[in-house]
Parts: sequence; C-alpha cells; structure tokens
Amino acid sequence: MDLKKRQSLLAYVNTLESNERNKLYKRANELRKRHMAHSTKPRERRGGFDDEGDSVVTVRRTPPLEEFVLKILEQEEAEPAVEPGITLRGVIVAVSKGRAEVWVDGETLDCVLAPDIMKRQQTDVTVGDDVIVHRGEATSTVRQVLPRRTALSRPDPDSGVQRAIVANVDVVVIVVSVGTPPLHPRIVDRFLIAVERGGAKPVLAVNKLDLLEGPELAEELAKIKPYEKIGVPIVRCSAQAGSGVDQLRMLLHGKTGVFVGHSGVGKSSLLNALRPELQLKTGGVSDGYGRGRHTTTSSSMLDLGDGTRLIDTPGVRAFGLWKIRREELPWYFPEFETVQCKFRDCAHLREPGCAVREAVDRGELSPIRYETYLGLLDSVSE
Ligand SMILES: Nc1nc2c(ncn2[C@@H]2O[C@H](COP(=O)(O)OP(=O)(O)OP(=O)(O)O)[C@@H](O)[C@H]2O)c(=O)[nH]1
Ligand SMILES: [Mg+2]
Ligand SMILES: [Zn+2]
Repeated sequence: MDLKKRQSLLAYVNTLESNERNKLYKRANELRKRHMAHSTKPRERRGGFDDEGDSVVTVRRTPPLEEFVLKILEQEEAEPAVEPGITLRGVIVAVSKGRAEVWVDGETLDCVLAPDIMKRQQTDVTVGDDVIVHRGEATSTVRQVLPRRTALSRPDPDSGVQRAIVANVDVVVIVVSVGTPPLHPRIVDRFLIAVERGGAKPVLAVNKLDLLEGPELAEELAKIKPYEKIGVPIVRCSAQAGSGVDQLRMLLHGKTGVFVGHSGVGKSSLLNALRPELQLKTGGVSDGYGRGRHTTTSSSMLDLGDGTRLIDTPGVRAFGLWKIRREELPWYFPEFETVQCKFRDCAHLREPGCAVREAVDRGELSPIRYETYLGLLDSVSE
C-alpha cells in the first residue's frame, strides 16, 4: 500500500465515531491474532545457540495493530461488505470533514462519507448533491454521488483545487447591497460567468435599498444597468423593509436556489425575510469599508415547505474562475456581440478598429464590464 493510500485511510479512521472506531480496532485485533497463529514466518533470532553453535533465542515480532486496520479498510474498499441495512437516495443538505447530512424522505441522516468519496471531498461532495446512502444498523454511509445537473464551483483560494460550492440548483441569486457594503460589480461579472458555465440561471438581488435615497441611490443603481441590458433578472429589495421580497419569492417558487455574494450583503437576512421561521443568524458589518463579519460559516439547504429549497452560503472575499480558456471569455460578455467587431477571433484588446473597444470609448458598452473582461483576459494569459 502506498503512502498516500495509507494516509487517506488513516484520515478516514479519524472521522469515525468512537464506537465505530472501537469496533474496527476489535476486528483488527482478531485479525492480528489469527495472523500470528498461522504465521509461518521464521521467528526473529536473538540470543541462545543455534545448530552451528551460535547463540540464538527466537522471539515473535508483533506487527502493529494499525497494519491490520489498514488491511481491513483496503479489503472493504475493494469489495464492500454486505452489511445488513438498506440503500436509499437522498440529497446533501450540509457537509463537514468526512461527513454529510442527507435528507432522505423528510428525515435528516447524519452520514459518514465512504473513503473513496472522502478523498475528493472538496470537488465531489457539496450541498445539493444527490447521493446514494447505505443506512446500516449503527452508521449511515454516503456510498455514491450521482451526476450533477448543474454545478457552481471555483478554485479554492488556498489549495487551488476545484471546489464545488453547490450542486443541482436551478437559480443562483447573486446578492449585492447598496451603501454598506457598496455595490461591487466585478464580483457580479465573475459570478455570472461561473453560473452560466455551471448551467444554472442567475438572478441579481440588490439589497438594502432602505439605506440610500436620491442621487446616492441613483449612483449605486447605475452600476447594475449593464446587467439589465444583457437580460439578467434583477430584484431591488430590502430585507429590512421587506420590499422586493415577494418578487424574489415568486422567482424562486418551486425551485432550488442558492444565495451567494460578499459577506454582509444580507444573504441570510433575505432568507429570513422569505421565511421568518428560518431564524438564520445574521451579523453586522465591521469596518469603514462596510465589510461583513463572515457570520454564516458553512452552507446549508433549507426547505421552505412549498417545494422551494434554498441554500445559504458563507460570504466570499473574492471569486475566482475555474480553468477558463482565453477564447472562451468573450462568450460570457454577450453585449460584445451587439457591436459586431469585424475581426474574427478578436481579443477586443488593443486591436486598432476593434468595434468593442470603440463602443466602450463612446460609452455604449459598460467600461466596468470591459475592465472586468480585460482583468480576466490578463489572468488567463499568464
Ligand atoms: N439596512 C439594512 N440592513 C440590512 C439589510 N439586510 C441585511 N442587513 C444587515 O446587514 C448585516 C449583514 O446581514 P447578513 O444577513 O448577516 O449578511 P450575509 O450576506 O448573510 O453575511 P455573511 O453570512 O457574513 O456572508 C446585518 O447587520 C443585517 O441586519 C437591509 O435590507 N437593510
Ligand atoms: Mg449569512
Ligand atoms: Zn474586437
């Protein structure tokens, strides 16, 4: 067994509850006893005298118990034991290291992840995933993650591996706020690309409308005009005043949706406004820049009871795009097509006569969206 395999199996052992672990160690001990009884390996010689007059004493080396724990786990991975229990289909509503909560027929099962699934947990297991669960006498185990209909993912800011945010949602509600925190269009552009790539539909929710009025409000709302132009459904709302909440409810009715965005924009507050019984924890905004306090720390799926399922997620600082290709980028800026740049395969960068660039200069295309585009182009050209 190679080192990686050993490490991943040992990591799995650490996720087991103490009674499961005790059972495993008991079995390993039995296995070791049998092994020792049948072992034909020559005994180690130490001290005493052998045939040739050398001094020897034979002692039996006892292999560490861990070896037998690993042996059992490896064997079970190759051919899962037929334990008593039933196989069920469910949906993941929360995930933690090595474990998942799964809704099965209206009941929440606390499950462990099978070792082969745990190995790729960040990429392969997330809230919204449809799964096959084996419900045993003591433990329920997620045995299989079913193919996703839609996905939303990003590179993990620390490790760089692909990290699934949610799976199988119909609608992604990108939440921004006016005032505190101020409306940041750049993250909206990035989310829109990730949503389109993953196959879900976007909705832009502009929250905290109660905070501003007059020219200040107009200035913030001007930032969302480009999204209106490209046909993104927009809800202007206030979780506090309750405005726009009905419109949001209508857009989400009967669907599975997720709320994403920076910390402190009011994702959890909007969910509470949609269904006060949820009583999700909400936090303040902490500094002069109106940055949130990362109140929600893990994603969870909530059932509104009318066929609507909504996922609350922790606020993100930034949002990267997973392995996007340079040629792919202009597809996600549909407004570029409207000006019909005459160059085929134009990167709309510095090419003289590029219609996109000219339209930006004339103010017909949003300079902010164009800047996002240039930023992304730059990041994929490295
Ligand atoms: N004035 C006003 N404040 C709001 C509104 N919506 C949310 N807030 C406040 O904004 C702060 C952050 O709200 P949360 O709902 O915790 O924000 P979040 O997006 O869930 O933040 P994270 O969980 O950290 O990602 C709280 O103090 C809310 O009371 C709104 O419509 N108007
Ligand atoms: Mg929250
Ligand atoms: Zn061009």
